[in-house]
Amino acid sequence: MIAAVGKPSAGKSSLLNAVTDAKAKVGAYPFTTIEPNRGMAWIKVDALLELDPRLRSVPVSVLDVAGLVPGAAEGAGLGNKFLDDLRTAQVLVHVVDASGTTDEKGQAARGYDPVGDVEWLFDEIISWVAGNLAAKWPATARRHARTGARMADTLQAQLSGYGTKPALTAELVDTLGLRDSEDLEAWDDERIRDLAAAFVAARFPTILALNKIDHPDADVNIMGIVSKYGDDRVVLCSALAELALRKMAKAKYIEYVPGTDEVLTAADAPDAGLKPLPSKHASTLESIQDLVLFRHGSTGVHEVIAAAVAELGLFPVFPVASAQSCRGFDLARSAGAAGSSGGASSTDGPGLFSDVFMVKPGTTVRTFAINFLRSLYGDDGPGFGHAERPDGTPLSGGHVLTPDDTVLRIVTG
Ligand SMILES: Nc1nc2c(ncn2[C@@H]2O[C@H](COP(=O)(O)OP(=O)(O)OP(=O)(O)O)[C@@H](O)[C@H]2O)c(=O)[nH]1
Ligand SMILES: [Mg+2]
Repeated sequence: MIAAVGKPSAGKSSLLNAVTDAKAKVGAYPFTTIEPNRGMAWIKVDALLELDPRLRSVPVSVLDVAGLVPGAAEGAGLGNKFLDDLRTAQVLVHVVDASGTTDEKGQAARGYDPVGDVEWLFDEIISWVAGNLAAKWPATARRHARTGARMADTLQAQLSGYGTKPALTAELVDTLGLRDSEDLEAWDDERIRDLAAAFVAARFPTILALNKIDHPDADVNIMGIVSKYGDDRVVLCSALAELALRKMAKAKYIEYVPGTDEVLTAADAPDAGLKPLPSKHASTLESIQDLVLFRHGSTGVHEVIAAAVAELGLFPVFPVASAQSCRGFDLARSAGAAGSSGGASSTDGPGLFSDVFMVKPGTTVRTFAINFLRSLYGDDGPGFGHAERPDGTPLSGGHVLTPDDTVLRIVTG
């Protein structure tokens, strides 16, 4: 799950609506969102296209929560309790208002420099975790001393509520050089906060979505943020532009290919069955093209989701049940590799791969197969026997999946 965080009015709900079919309420005032909104985004995966042209995207769920303001940990704004919804997020998208038209509380402003938003938002996320840790610290510390538990186990008990794998906690303990004999009762708030900061950095990789790039002031603010934080995890976007294009496409005024700068009107494509563009929409379209599409190549919203998924290094794996469909896939792929086209229209072929799973690096065949079988049959279904590649090569349960293992035959046993 990808979670959108940020100050009020940054455009979190707009981004959610732009990349999913959600219809979250959007408003030019702070705290439009109180209860979280959810939606499903479909991300394009090149490896899928190679497999079968009909399979080109996989679903990723997106969560949009209330806005955070500085001091949320002390109760400012809506506080930070709602961040508990982020516990299962795999990656965060920090939506930043790059236009400088809202201040840190999400109130209308002019010429506000959003560079500081990146830092204080991160601090608030850390405060959320630090606060949770601190609340239980005395009891945790006493128990640790009394039971002589391993440091990794003590911390894991505190961090498992964030969907934290023991391996991540063990790494954290290593990185911070914590010993099992650590006197946790002597830790002050600052020490706990340092732990929370290291944990948040490891557990919640974050993409910066610099939104509202359709605004003329965005350029200078983007430069400020990129020069401070680099451009590795920065994606530029305009949720508003995407929403406008989708709306015009839905009303049959334009043909629009999301993720590109391709827009056709009735004037461009007389045979496409498009309605003539009313002048109001024509000027909107023109400014979206000038300010967003032609300058940036797309509205950027799909790139935000793609960057978030890429941050996790997820890759697609298709589990199939029968040797026949597994081989069918192999044939289809070699036909595709030989340059045959038009596979999309075939009705036979490898159309049996209805389930595609995005897999985390480090996942073993066994873990994958067990989850897959559970998704098919529930808890009482058949167990995992073995797995093989389309060419019949057997894979052990302990084999760690790689992006080359795109198709996997799972045999129950
Ligand atoms: N110019 C411009 N305005 C945008 C863009 N995205 C969102 N907005 C506007 O920004 C305002 C706030 O948008 P929301 O999506 O409600 O923001 P939010 O972050 O969900 O706000 P809260 O729910 O209050 O936390 C609305 O007036 C949107 O139309 C954008 O890309 N460009
Ligand atoms: Mg909102």
